[in-house]
Amino acid sequence: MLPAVLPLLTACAGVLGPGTLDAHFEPSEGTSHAGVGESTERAQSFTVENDGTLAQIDLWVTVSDDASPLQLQVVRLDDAGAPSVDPADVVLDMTAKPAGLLRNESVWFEIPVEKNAPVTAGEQLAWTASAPDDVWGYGLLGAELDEDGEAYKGGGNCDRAVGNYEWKSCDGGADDFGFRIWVDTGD
Ligand SMILES: [Ca+2]
Repeated sequence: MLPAVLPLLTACAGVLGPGTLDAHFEPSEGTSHAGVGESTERAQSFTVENDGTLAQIDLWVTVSDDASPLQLQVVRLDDAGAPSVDPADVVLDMTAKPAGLLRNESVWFEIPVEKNAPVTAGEQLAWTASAPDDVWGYGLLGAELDEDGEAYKGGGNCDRAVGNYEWKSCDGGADDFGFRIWVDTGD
């Protein structure tokens, strides 16, 4: 449950997000940096906190000067806790352009979701990031600890290298990527 003062604080900070802030991990400092590009894809599992539809997904990244659009998916997990590769388990599949982002600095890549992607409180999903046309155009920033000294407990991160190795359970990730999920709850 979010504290009632959060929307006010967010508005004061000038980062009024769409809908309700759902699963998120916002460490004060990035202690890890994982490249996305060529055949390497990264994922972070998370636990949905609200019923509704995905409104926006924010990823904490660095973007190189020549980055191509990012392929972003939200998928269900398979029985092993890994991102499912079954097309029936894809909740969202979209491309996001990094227009207007500061290059080579840590930024929040705010990605509005315009497709109808329903989510349910309590279900565990994963977002996956890939840039198949790119040579390490993106880095995902992460950390083991957030400002409260606790790692994100609703999931973890994992990766795959297409043609080399497949997704494994995200629960084994030593750290978590910085991210924010926003849900339109219809209120
Ligand atoms: Ca975790």
